[in-house]
Amino acid sequence: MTGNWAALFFMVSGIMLYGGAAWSEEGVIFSDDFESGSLELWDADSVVNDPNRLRLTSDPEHVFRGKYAVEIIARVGKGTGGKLNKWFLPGYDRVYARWYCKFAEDFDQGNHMHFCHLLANRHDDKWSAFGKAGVKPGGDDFFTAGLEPWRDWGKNPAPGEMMFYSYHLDMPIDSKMGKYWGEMFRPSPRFIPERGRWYCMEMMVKANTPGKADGEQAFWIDGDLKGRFNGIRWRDAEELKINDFWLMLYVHNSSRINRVWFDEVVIDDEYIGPVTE
Ligand SMILES: [Ca+2]
Ligand SMILES: [Ca+2]
Repeated sequence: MTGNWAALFFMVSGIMLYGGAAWSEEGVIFSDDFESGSLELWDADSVVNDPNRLRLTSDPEHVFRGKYAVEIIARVGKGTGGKLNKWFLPGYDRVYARWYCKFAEDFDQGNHMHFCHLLANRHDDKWSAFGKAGVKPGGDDFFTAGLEPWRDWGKNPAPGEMMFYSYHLDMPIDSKMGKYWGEMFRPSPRFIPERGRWYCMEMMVKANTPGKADGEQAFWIDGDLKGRFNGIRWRDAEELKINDFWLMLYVHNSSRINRVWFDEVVIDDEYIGPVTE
């Protein structure tokens, strides 16, 4: 018996050792390549029953790898799109999220849209980062970072330059409206994705030491670092951790049907990188 258990353990360890890409399979927080043919790994507040907004696709043209990917659709109108939500409470002080995505050939969001986010919720209230548009974080309640394309009022071709849209303790107020909108962190040089092709996108958020401005955010496209920002104060409470990911397309005012395809999602506390064969 003991021998069998030892042999089994060795086999399982071997699979973990050789089964992964750049990351260790064992230490991954979450992954979904959608090959189960369902969306059951995702949590509440996900769109899983509305194929008009979010659905699995098996159209080979819109699958990065395997048989399935996810299509998110922003219909014509105000505030359209869809989201998959994944919590991992209590959370981590540094989190990486990697996904593959492809913007449709005719994608054009107009001006404003939102895309994939890492979020910190209170460990005793997993909803505390939700519904916070226009609100500055208080230090122990939430912080968020979205990696998003930005048209810059038409100066950038669609979908626009990739930038961070972040809620942190030192974010500036919009004095005209008396509200706090996410601060834009725009790297130079700009990176503008082409429509109609797959990219590997990865974002990292590192929480600061309470009392110090040593927080960070960074992103990579196809494995190349394209933006890194440090000196950020996200929180003043150690127990506020990064514990949530949104795979999302949200368009504020969509004058056409806008589609993005997603595949190969991984969340980890270490750098993940592109898939390796
Ligand atoms: Ca890990
Ligand atoms: Ca897949």
